[in-house]
Amino acid sequence: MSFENILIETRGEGERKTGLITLNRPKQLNALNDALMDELGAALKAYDADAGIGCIVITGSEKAFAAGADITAMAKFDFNDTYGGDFITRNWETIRSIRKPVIGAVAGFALGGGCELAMMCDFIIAADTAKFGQPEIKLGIIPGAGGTQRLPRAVGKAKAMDMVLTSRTIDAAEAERAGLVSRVVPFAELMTVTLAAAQTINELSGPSVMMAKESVNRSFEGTLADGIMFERRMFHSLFATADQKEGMDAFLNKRKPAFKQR
Ligand code: DAK
Repeated sequence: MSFENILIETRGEGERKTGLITLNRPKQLNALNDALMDELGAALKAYDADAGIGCIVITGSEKAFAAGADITAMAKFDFNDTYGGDFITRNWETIRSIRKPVIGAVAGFALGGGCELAMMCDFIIAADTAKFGQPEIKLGIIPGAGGTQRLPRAVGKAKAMDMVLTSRTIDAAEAERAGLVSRVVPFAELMTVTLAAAQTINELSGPSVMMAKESVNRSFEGTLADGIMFERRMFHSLFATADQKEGMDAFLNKRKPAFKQR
């Protein structure tokens, strides 16, 4: 695969590695246009289908994870271009169908669609330079890629309303306090820490990792009772895997597990 708006590389040691995707439109602060989102979707799907990959990381540059949807492209759109063309749904949501864990490594601006893309990752590790915001209201629109839905679930209604209605950006420390990001690290350590988290996941049993991701996602999209039932059935089914036998035997015999990914 060759791409013009993203860089892809494989990182890590061992049987399963990390697929690292770097958003790469530096002159536009990684503004997200259709070409970039098509490429991102293709790269995500390829890594998801690759048995040698255990985890995917999406990152941007030091200055910007992504400064939003591409305003130059959007400025010309009319209703038919957006609704008729299925704008956003058409290619932005590929990431939601990815079954392996996707970690967002965010430095600099994550604004508008950039904040929404980060929130579509399974979790975010932020550099201390990260800034999150939904400034669409200043452009006469509203967040359109899940910002009004995922942000309140992550940070609560009050802070989400504040950010969406006033366009206030929050820094990495506030994002961590509010629960939007899982960890904040100095910028210089962002990739080391994120790739170490990915490597930890790579060394686990893939089926249990995927079921854990599916189960946590259920808590966002359904009732508590349904989520608990889903989790319970996933939990039960893992006792049919070779990796459950291996993981428990390794613990009891005080050795490192050698997961077989089945
Ligand atoms: N789109 C296009 N170009 C952008 C951009 C963007 N979002 N953000 C920055 N750029 C470009 C700038 O135009 C500039 O280009 P040149 O002038 O050099 O050609 C270059 O990147 C560097 O930017 P600045 O010169 O502005 O850099 P500064 O450091 O001074 O400022 C900034 C950085 C991030 C504070 C500033 O660039 C900024 O405010 N950018 C816009 C941020 C923003 O408003 N983001 C939200 C975009 S709206 C929808 C679904 C989703 C969405 C909409 C609809 N539907 C389903 C209908 C999502 C919308 C958005 O994300």
